[in-house]
Amino acid sequence: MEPKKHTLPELPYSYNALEPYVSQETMILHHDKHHLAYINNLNIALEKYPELFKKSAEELLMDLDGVPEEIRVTVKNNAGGHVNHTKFWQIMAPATGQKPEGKLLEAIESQFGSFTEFQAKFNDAGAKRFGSGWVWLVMTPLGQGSQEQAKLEILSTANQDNPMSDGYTLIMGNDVWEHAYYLQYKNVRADYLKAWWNVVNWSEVEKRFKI
Ligand code: MN3
Repeated sequence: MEPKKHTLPELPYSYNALEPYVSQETMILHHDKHHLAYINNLNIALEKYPELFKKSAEELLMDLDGVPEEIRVTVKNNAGGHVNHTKFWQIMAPATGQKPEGKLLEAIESQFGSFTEFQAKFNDAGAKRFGSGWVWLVMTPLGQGSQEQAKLEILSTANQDNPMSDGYTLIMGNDVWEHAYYLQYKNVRADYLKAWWNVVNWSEVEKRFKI
């Protein structure tokens, strides 16, 4: 049987839906070229080990030690690129001015002081990521039998590294690679980080927060 290859998911909205904050030109290039390239490269890497096509891209990332060393870095980069972008498209939506609510808002306020402070810390982590990478809101992994309460945490990763590989649960993330903003915001990453909040789909983000 032919292995089931990884395929490019469609955007959950049109290419111009995030305008004016994220331009149509950026979305076309980002989804149709960058995201697709990660998927193609992942499929090529897995061809030598077709049994790995049985795993989802997320399963590959959560068990990189289970990936043969020869292709481990390629899988980390490209399964990472695939999963990171798939989740990124899902947690955005046309701007409606919505804000987080309920349990997620409560957790953000208790962890970071206020929603505004949370945004400032998230933007700061995104701005300080040197070179290419992502900024994330995650839940910390708890050791087995831990009595501790799971916590929200802001962190950033280089390249397409995904916090799931270190046991974190992803709540939301922003892509701070230049390809995510350069056509529109040029070298001013901080402006992109600020504008991006307008297109966060908080009802989707809230679904990822389980406590
Ligand atoms: Mn990207």
